[in-house]
Amino acid sequence: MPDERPKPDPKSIEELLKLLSMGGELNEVQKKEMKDYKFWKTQPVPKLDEKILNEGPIEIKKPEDVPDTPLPLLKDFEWSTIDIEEKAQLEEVYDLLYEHYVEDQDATFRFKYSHEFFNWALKPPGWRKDWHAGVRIKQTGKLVGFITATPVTLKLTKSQTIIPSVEINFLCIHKKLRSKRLAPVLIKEITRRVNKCDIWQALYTAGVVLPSPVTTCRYTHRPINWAKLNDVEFSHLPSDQTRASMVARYSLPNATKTPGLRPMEARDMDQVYDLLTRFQERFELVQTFEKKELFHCLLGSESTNSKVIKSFVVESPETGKITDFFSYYLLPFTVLNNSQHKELGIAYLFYYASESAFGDDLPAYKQRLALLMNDALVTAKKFNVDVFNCLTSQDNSYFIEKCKFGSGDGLLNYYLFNYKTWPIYGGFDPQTKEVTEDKASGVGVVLL
Ligand code: MYA
Repeated sequence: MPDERPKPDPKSIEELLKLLSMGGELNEVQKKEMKDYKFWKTQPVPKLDEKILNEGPIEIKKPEDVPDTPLPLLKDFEWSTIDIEEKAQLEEVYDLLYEHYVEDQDATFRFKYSHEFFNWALKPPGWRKDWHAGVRIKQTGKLVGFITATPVTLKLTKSQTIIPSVEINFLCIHKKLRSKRLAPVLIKEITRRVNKCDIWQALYTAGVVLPSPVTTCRYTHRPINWAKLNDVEFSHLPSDQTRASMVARYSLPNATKTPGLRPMEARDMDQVYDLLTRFQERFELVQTFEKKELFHCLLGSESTNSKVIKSFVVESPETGKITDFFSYYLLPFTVLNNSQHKELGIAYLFYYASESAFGDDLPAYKQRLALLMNDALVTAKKFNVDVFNCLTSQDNSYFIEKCKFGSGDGLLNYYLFNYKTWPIYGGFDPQTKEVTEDKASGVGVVLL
């Protein structure tokens, strides 16, 4: 039987997912050969299509082998360590990313970063100021390039290998300075700064194909406020539907359904930590947390009530034990040139876990996940979220279809720097590109 249910309009999904994946496309063919990656072919990363024979680091060095001073820049530029605790410098980062990080073709939407978002994303426990590296124009002091590293401990669960690493994010170059080979300089400099701290591996994601992804996930999204998404031309009305039928399709109840669901509090930390630690063993590549790191991840950088990260737990009404939790972060878009709406609320699924994963009853686990994620949608609606996004990472393939997430055209590639691993499944069939409801991914780590 053909699927008669209305599907989100492909044009709108394409636009959304291009925004989110920063250029990764579903049918992207590998246009470049290894020899054409002038920079990446010099770096300790697996070659394209390299057959992996062993897992492990690619090159081994010591901090004393690494230069003490930054790489030279062209004479008009200078290095600048950005102190994001200084309001004026945080504003500069905000301005650079607002104008130059990522936008859609028609420049209709922009990421609306907030100070709280940066404080959460860039200042986890163990963060270092000198891992927020900028490039300025010498004469004017204008910030034109930026890259960040944050500490993270990765684990390959099959071999139980722990890899002290960093996550690399927010690589951005002013539009007028593009294609001038500044990105490789920023990457080499952040590598130097991280290596000086005796850390030799990094995790990063990109829409573009580089040598060589350890896995690839697909974006999916779930409209919550379909009418508004349609108003801002984010979602288009399929020709065989009415506005009312689309609104009805995506309507949600006002109240959550899981008994015992409530916002997470600091006192839940020990139980959530224990649950997530066990749950993470389901996946092949995960982030392992110290308790204070998980606290920052799930409860935020502010002392109370984060506006950026939302976490909920299920406290069993019978036993008082925490049986499940989920979290998502909020990063809205500013809507430009629209008289009706100024902002689009966007949520991204973050970490979650459920005791029901540990039994033998897979259908029951899938059902539990669908219940939890529907409740995540209901709670997100209260924070003015218009669209809820998730990747095909974690066990998300198990609920994507059931919870009316539409598969998108965007792909996100995951990379490990200076480490070879066996390929990891990304939650969708690489041939058909369909989300595989019966086979979930091996990716347990979530990047921002
Ligand atoms: S992903 C987000 C990236 N940012 C954006 O998409 C924002 C908008 N775009 C820009 O600002 C620029 O277009 C960027 C490139 C800065 C992306 N990751 O200077 P160029 C290679 C890695 O002439 P530009 C994120 O933040 C490209 O293949 N490499 O190019 C994670 C070519 O190399 P090759 C990339 O367009 C970042 C070279 O750069 C990316 O002016 C992880 C061209 O340089 C990309 N996203 O600037 C970084 N895009 O010749 C790696 C292009 O070989 C971290 N390129 O093809 C590695 C680990 C480091 C730490 C290690 C510690 C141990």
